[in-house]
Amino acid sequence: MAARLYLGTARYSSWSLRGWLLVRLAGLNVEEIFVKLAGGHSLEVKQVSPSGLVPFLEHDGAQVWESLAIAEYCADINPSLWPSERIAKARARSIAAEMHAGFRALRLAMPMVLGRPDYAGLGQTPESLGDIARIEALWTQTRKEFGAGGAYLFGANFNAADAMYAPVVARLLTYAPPLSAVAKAYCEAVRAHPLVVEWYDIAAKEPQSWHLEKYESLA
Ligand SMILES: N[C@@H](CCC(=O)N[C@@H](CS)C(=O)NCC(=O)O)C(=O)O
Repeated sequence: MAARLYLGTARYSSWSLRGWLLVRLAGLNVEEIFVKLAGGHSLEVKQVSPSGLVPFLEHDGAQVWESLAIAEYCADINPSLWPSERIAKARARSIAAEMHAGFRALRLAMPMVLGRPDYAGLGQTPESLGDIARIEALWTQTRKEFGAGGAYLFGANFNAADAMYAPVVARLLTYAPPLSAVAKAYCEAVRAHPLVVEWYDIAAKEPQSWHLEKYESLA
């Protein structure tokens, strides 16, 4: 079986960004195949992925879908995707799982649209701001307890938990809600990570024809 990672439009696909970061962090050698998203139920995605969703990974006989399962698969190959110490690892897995399962209000009110500075100030509903408050608390607590050695959640190593929150950072940078100094500094650190820079570049180079009116007409 060929090694392939199926991804959606980089400009919009927050889950693809997570999967791509995880696979890159693990150093897997895969062909990266970007599929144009249609804004839900994309026929092209259904044709390549058993769940009808991206990211979807085929690697060395394994088929893996759901970003959290991809995180665990990648961590089996490169254990540094999770902290090695038991208590830190428990926190990293918990906050990654909370991201995977939740923050729906934030995701709905502030969809990921890279490269739209004019969206600053949009999407601030009581529910999305509630999600952001919870995320800020998670980041602050985790940085305080485990992050002393560097700018990421668990210090100097950008790991699977950071990968799960990278699309949240992208949203916060685009929609610019009020943030604490800790959250702002963390967002800047994630945005400056070379892999995140590379993803933004991929998105900027996508054809205009991949843009979707429903995400481009929010302002
Ligand atoms: N829970 C899934 C969510 C994946 C997901 O919703 N992916 C979106 C793209 S961001 C998708 O494939 N949508 C199908 C479509 O737009 O046709 C995961 O963790 O990977």
